[in-house]
Amino acid sequence: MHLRRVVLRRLEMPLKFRFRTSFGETSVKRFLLVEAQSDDLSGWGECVAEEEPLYSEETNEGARHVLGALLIPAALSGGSDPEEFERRVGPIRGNRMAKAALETALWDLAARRAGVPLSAWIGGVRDRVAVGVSLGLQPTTGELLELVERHVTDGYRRIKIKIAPGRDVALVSAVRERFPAIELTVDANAAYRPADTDVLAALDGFGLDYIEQPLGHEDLWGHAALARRLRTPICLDESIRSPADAAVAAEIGAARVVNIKIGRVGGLAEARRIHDVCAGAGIPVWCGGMLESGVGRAMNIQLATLPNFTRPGDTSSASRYFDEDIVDPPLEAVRGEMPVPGGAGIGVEVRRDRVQQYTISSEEFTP
Ligand code: NPG
Repeated sequence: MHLRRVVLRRLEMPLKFRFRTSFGETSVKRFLLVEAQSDDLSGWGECVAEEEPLYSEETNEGARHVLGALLIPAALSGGSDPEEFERRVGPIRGNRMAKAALETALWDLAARRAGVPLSAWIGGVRDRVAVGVSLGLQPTTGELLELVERHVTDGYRRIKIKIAPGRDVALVSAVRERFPAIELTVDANAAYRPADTDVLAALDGFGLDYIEQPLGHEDLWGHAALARRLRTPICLDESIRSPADAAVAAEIGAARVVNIKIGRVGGLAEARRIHDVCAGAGIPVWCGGMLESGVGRAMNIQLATLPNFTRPGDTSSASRYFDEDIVDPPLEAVRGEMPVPGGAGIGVEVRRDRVQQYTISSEEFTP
């Protein structure tokens, strides 16, 4: 099928609160939204790059360049099949978030054209997915405890708290003491070094489900060595960018759980391959989040219907982050489960009025 036009928009959506991690903080969600148009249909994809290259090396401005100069022209000249697009842009190295933004728009378009939800197309097995929340670093422990309380009451299946050097053992201890039975995890976003092993080992006593990405993103070997020192499983996020990364991590024992993010790995097809590698190695996976709007969130939900997504993911209710989302129906969790929206493609309709309201600038590309 031919692509008639691709629209690349820059959006800014205010967040309801400041989200703080070991590497920075965000109060406005700035992102690129891709609309791929065929004759009468549009497919939508969200780019999860950020303003600064802190979570990964990509940035919004860099992704805008790569999309506009290379990826969108490749799609416009080569047709709208997402698998063909992936092959065609294979020689372009890295730039996974930029690639995923357009590739997911093409998947959405193809599934809308076929009239089926993406979950059915990719081999999904469930109509709701278990979800938890990710809680950023808070100014005080008291505020964190209040937040945990609120989300446990809301029914979220797992609570993940951000940690950073100097803000770890006492924090986890306080949460565990107050909530002895919850499924609890921590995420360091690569903030520790192998020399911090004793601090990380001190977390072993708190019955955490896993410690997420304690060491640097390039340090698979260090994670394997750390895993031998800890009872708590290690979950990898930043370190897993490809099926090959997942295979190595499994082989050397660097991860017992994997967080899959479509943007981090370069698209839906690659996310599914990583899912399959992990399934073959007996490693359960869950779907991470990047503070997405409803477009990215809906795609995450479709992905998380695959069979090996057996741990609660990060796709919590959009209303936690945004006053008004850009999709209908709203993506809201019910007692810790996110219903898979039933429409074709990503399952939701994109509200053009809201998209327009949050758009800062847009560019149009034609063949
Ligand atoms: O989408 O609910 C969410 C947030 C999940 O914690 C979350 N994301 O390190 O995984 C992460 C973190 C993140 C957010 C990373 C934004 C980068 C940007």
